[in-house]
Formats: sequence, structure tokens, C-alpha cells
Amino acid sequence: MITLLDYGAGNVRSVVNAIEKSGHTVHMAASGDDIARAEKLVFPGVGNFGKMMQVLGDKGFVEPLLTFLRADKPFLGICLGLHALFEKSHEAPGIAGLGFFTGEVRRFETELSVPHIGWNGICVKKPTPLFAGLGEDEKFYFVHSYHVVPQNPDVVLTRTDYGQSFVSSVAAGNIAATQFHPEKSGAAGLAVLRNFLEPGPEAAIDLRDPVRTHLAKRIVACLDVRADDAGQLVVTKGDHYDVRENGQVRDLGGPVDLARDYYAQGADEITFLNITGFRDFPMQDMPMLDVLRRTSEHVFVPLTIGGGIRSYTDADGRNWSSLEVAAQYFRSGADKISIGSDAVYIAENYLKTGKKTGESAIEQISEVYGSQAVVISVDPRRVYVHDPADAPDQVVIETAEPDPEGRCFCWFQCTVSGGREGRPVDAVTLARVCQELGAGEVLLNSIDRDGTGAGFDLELISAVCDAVSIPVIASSGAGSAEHFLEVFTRTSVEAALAAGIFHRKQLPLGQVKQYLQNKVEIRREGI
Ligand code: 1PR
Repeated sequence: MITLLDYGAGNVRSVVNAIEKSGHTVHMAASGDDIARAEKLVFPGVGNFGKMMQVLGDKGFVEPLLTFLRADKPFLGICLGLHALFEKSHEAPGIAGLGFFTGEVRRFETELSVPHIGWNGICVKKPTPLFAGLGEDEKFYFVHSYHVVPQNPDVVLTRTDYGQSFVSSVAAGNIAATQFHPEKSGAAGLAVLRNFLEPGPEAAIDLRDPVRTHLAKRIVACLDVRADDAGQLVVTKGDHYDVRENGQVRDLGGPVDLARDYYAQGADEITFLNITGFRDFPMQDMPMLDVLRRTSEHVFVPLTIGGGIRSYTDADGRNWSSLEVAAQYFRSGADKISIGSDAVYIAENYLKTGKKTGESAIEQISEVYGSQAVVISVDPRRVYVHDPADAPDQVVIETAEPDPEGRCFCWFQCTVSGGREGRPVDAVTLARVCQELGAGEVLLNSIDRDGTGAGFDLELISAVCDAVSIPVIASSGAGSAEHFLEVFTRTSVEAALAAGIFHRKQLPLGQVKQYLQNKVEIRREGI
């Protein structure tokens, strides 16, 4: 039996599902005694170092954990569960870690986007059973802004390169911990978990040095989900955000089945967007939570859920904070939440005052779950002007795609409620402000390109990428594998998302990855 230490932040459901997929049962540690009695302990951690150490202290877990570690019993820490083993973290000055390993946790110092989100490789630096049977080019899913710096080089198990070489896992005796998320790293990650649960022979070490690993570009499958006219949750797809055909909501299939199919084809992430979320109160929208639960049982790559993430007052007059709404989704198996309409209103309020309130959904959710768990989903449309002076408050670009009136300047107006209402803020400003407030990633849609198959709006994407240092996901308009190559080679996006071409079976996701092989760095599993 495996004991899992859940301190209440982040998505432990996926870790449980991944361990159970390996044929083991999981017992959730509810007390220090449970930790003491554990034969093998898994400690997944996501979010903020300070909040984690505070909760471990409040629950009386610190001493039992240290006793377990000092007894050299089998332990696997994941992400923040790795950081906790060290003495301190620059993420939470003044707050002590467990100090099992000497050394500290530092923020990335790189010109690349931070957080480091996506699939990167590892170089195994000492013999270990943990990576037995894995190829040297395997990639694992990372999502973090900080990394450990051990004082003792002997504990370094693997290194990874992200603008700088950093320690991606450590081991000493039966104690091991990884920066990446095995439960979100597809078949390779499941193999690491199995090797921890059933250790076999040691894997050969990797003699490549200096570290030569590369962050892969991510291919994201997006499932726009809504109730059809019979009330069933279906995957639909808009064309310029219009999801109806002959008056009926387009029904492109069941969300769980489609997600499993895309995972099998090699999708690096799955995004669910509840596109009527701005209308329906998600807590009444329990089917969406159930979709997440069922998907996370079989899909071991990151799941993002968007639609309706904001504060609510329900029919009984009960107030739900955006944090409570997001917490329901995380507990159901989501790794990231995506905020659309509310992000626009939050940005407008911030622009009026220039002050952070600490009350916004972006600030509150990133504070507890970490910025890497907060995506903002932008729904912009081009607004053409004759001259930049005609839009003095907006970021205006000179476009190579003039409108029918020959106007060569435009700005990208943000919309809310699924594109139904234009707001007085542009997409570049929105992205910059939301990063300032704690968002960790931008899902950049385009109403003009949505469903057209005409290719991504490269001018929009480049304008936003130039304004932020957090990862950007290009979205809307993919119509061929070449469009993915184009957006990856002509802009600095870390990921590209598509919906229509996958749902309409025009272009299998696996075929996009086949086409991109040897052209850009991609994760090869599932091909
Ligand atoms: O405003 O926080 O409740 O979130 C609502 C979410 O639902 C937002 O992320 C918004 O983008 C999305 N949304 C709302 N209405 C629609 C609609 O289509 N009527 N979907 C909608 C927007 C964007 C992508 C789309 C890409 C790729 N869809 O999901 O799939 O544009 O399309 P393509 O590859 O087919 O061209 P809130």
C-alpha cells in the first residue's frame, strides 16, 4: 500500500490515478501516525512554498516526515515536494523547509519564459532504478518557477537545461524527488512511478555533458464544451465563436472520449473550455467536474479547465469566491484553470487604479496554487483604424493585413461573454497586466481566425509575446500541420492549440506531431 501526503493544494487526484494505474492502492495520510506507519510515501506538492510549510506545520506533519526520511524509507517527492526537502526557498523568505538536504531553492534566472512550463528532457547523473527502461530522449512535464540548488553534489540524480542547467531530481538512499510531474508525463512518467513502486535494476547513467536537453513545443487539444439543446454536455466548435449549425449546437462528440483519443495520439495538454460558463454557475455545472474526474483517470498529461471561473452568488444567495470555484476544479483533476471574461474586468479595474487589491481571482488563485496554475484566456478581435491616434488608449500595430477599406493599423480589442461584448482594453495590455497580477500563462485566441483554418494570427501573437515573459499558447485558425510549423518558427510561442481540425477529423493530432518531427523540438510519445 502506498501512502500519499496531501496538504490540500493542487491536483493530487492525478497522482492517485497514476499510482492506481500501476496496480497499487493509495492511502491518504490524515495524521502524523499515518506517515509513521507508511511503507512507501509519495509527497506531491504544487503552489506556494510558504503556504505548504505552514500547512505541514499546522497538521503536525513536519516531525513525522523527518523521522520517515531519516529512517531511509522509500519516499518520492514531486515538484514542491522536492523543494520542501531543502533548508529554505527564495519563494518564501524567512520560512524554513524540512532541511533534510542542505541547500536552497532559487528562482530561475533566464531570458526564457518563467514559469518553465512544458516537456523537457533529463540527463541521469548517477545509477538509479527510477529511470530504468527509459530512452535518453524521454521528456517529462515541468511546471515551476523555482529549482533546488543542493550543497552536496552527490544527491544530484538528474540535470535539465532551461537557459541554465538546473537539478531536475535528487536521490539519496531510498529518498528521491523530482521537479517534474511523473503523473502528468504520459507513459514515461507512469514508468518512473512504477519504478519507484516496484524498483528493479539500476538504469545506466547518462554520460552526455554539459546538459543538452531542450524544452519541447506543446501541441494542445482544445475541447469547447457546452450543454446541447437536450442538456447533454457535448464538445462543440465555433466558427468565429458561433457554435450553431442549422440552428442546432454542433455536437462533435463526448468530452471524455475525445480527450482520451487526443492523449493517445500524443497531445501534450488537454484544455476544456466551458463556453457557457459566463452564463451558468459552474457549481451547478457538476457534469463539468465529472468530466474532469473521469478524464484524469486515463489521461496523464496536464488538464486545463476554463469557463465561469469567477466569484458567484448562487440561487440560494450563497457567495462563492473564485478561489472556491477553482478549488472544486483542482480537486476534480484540473492542473490549471483558465480565466476569460473576469480577467478583462480585473484588468480594467487595475488600469483605473494602478493598484493591486489582492482580491481578484488572478491574485487569489495564483497566491494559493501558484502562478503556473492560472491561465488567462483572451478573446480578441481586430479593430481597424486609419491612424494610431484614432485609438490613443490602445496598443496599435501596423498590419500587413489591411481591412477592405485599406486601413493599415489595428488594435486587438478584448471581448467578454464568448465574444459577445467588446471592452475598452486591448489584448497586449490585458496580457501584460494579468502577468503583473500573477497569471502564469496566456491562452491567446482570435475571434477573427477561430474555426477558419486560415492559420494563426501571427501579428497578434507576436505583439503579445513581445509584451510578456510568461508562456503564450497560440490558438485559433489552425488548418494544416504547416500552420503549426509557421507559428513555432515565426513567433516565440511555447505552445499551439487547435480544436476544429482535430474534432472534424481533418488532421489527426498525431499526424501534426509526425510532421513537426526534426523540424521543431517536440515530445515524441504517442507517435
Ligand atoms: O469568460 O471565463 O467564462 O471563459 C469562457 C471561455 O470559453 C473562454 O476561454 C472563451 O475563449 C471560451 N469561449 C466562450 N465562447 C466561445 C465560443 O466559441 N462561442 N470558445 C468560446 C472560444 C477558443 C478556442 C478555440 C480556438 C481554436 N474558443 O477554444 O477552440 O479558437 O479554434 P480552431 O482551432 O477551431 O480555429 P469565461
